[in-house]
Amino acid sequence: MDFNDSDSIGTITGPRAEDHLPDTATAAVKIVIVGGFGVGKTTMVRAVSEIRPLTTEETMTQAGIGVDDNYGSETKTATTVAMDFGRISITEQLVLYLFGTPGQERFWFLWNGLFEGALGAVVLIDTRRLEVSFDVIGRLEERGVPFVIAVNDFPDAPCYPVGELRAALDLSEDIPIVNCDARQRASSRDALMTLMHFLHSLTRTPA
Ligand SMILES: Nc1nc2c(ncn2[C@@H]2O[C@H](COP(=O)(O)OP(=O)(O)OP(=O)(O)O)[C@@H](O)[C@H]2O)c(=O)[nH]1
Ligand SMILES: [Mg+2]
Repeated sequence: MDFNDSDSIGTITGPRAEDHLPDTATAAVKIVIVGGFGVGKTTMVRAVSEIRPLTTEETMTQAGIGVDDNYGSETKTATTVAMDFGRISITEQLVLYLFGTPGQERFWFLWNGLFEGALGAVVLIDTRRLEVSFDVIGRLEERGVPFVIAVNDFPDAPCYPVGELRAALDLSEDIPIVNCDARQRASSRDALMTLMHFLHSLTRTPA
């Protein structure tokens, strides 16, 4: 797996040389990684970030039984309770700041702050649990945040043709749908590049 070590909020040490923004960077864009519970958002931010990502994961407890839907991620022991944060330079000039949202609905009130100023979103989905994505997509549409869909490659997840997925998620033809493995840096970077190309295409589309 392509993980940088991550800091939890309680264990921040000082910045390292590689944490500093490159001198060549001239533009920074805020991107949100969003999706239902356990679809791989923290995994993606960790895999792709060139700085030590910041995570706010807490151990899942007995209290979550019956509240947290962990079907498909039964071995998961921690969940995001506030946000993930990472950074990736797409070119020498362009830097993306990545914000991963909490997946559990009881923390969705935090989304308002996380979406402030965001240019776009990557929606991660798990095809074993498509239904956890419905509300997420609905909320993005309500807010008018442009997004692409990244189908996270879980080993036993059914593989649907893109047309079927588009219909099941009720997405318009222009929304890109790509496969990815959130654990792999290159694959996660490709999903982010798809979003950047999509955002660029929107600026050229006549209103
Ligand atoms: N096989 C496989 N496992 C993955 C992949 N992405 C994530 N996982 C695993 O799935 C589990 C859930 O991943 P997380 O990154 O914690 O998911 P999350 O969306 O941040 O979860 P919440 O913050 O609780 O909503 C972890 O055990 C990961 O190791 C993937 O692409 N393939
Ligand atoms: Mg998480």
